[in-house]
Amino acid sequence: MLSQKIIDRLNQQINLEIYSSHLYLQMSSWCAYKSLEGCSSFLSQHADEEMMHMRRLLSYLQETGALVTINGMQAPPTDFGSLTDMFENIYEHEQLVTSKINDLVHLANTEQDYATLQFLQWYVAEQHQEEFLFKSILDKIELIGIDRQGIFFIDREVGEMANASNTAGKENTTMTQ
Ligand code: OFO
Repeated sequence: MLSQKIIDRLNQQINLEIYSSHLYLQMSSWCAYKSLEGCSSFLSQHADEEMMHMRRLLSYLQETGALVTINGMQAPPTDFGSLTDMFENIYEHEQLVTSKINDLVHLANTEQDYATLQFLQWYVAEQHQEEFLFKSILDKIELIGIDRQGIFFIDREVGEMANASNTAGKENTTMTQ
């Protein structure tokens, strides 16, 4: 059985994951509007991944008999300035998510809630990957630049990341059939 404090914090995390999904879906639409199809498809896929993060938390809470509470959601911004600004925005957002996960880990540890502590290890590893992914996109942007043809190459590179993870996903599905 979970403490009320842990239930409240896990519920906050559920709502943050939903917000992350909305944010990336809005960014995906902004990229489509700017004819950046590669970035649009990558972010649309990432929005789905955030909902998967949310669902893992939701299942965990439900398994413990706690009530999941979905809040009214703040609308994400609709304009992101430039592609560089948008990916910087994402990197900062992921750092915020990491700090929330770390707070949760600290709380579970303090309360000697070892089941939750174990459950959260997946999120600790996932946040490491997410920060690495977005930092590597920012590094590419810095290297190539987004002037003239640069934006075309960045969009293509990021689009290929979406294709690669689509193919990996299909292979995993085939292997589990
Ligand atoms: Fe992007 O990791 Fe969940 O929020």
